[in-house]
Amino acid sequence: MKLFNLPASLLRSAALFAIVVLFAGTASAHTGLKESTPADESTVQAPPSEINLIFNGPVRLVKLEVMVAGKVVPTQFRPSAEALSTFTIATPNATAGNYTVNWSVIGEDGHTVSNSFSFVVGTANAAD
Ligand SMILES: [Cu+2]
Repeated sequence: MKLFNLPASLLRSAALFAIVVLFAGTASAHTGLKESTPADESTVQAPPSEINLIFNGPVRLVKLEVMVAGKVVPTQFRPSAEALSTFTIATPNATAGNYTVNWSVIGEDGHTVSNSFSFVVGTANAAD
């Protein structure tokens, strides 16, 4: 019976808290990149022969753009028809430089999520 004696303002706060928790739960279920090789903000000595992406759930990788010094690096990327959690994209033409990888996926909830990560091959180029 104690619960029913609580002030209305406190009950409103509790209800608001419940709503916030509910929405936070929804947001965390959103598709995202869990890890990559090379890793975000890492430095590797040799140009990678492939780039590996691991997502937090099955996704269709619809865009993967590898950039070095503002130029697109040719890769063997093809948009995926199948939903997978792990993708490996060959990068036979990788050289030294500052890399940015731009990706877009469509998650199982139908939402498109886009983001990017960066890594350095060789010594970081201060001018880039
Ligand atoms: Cu979503």
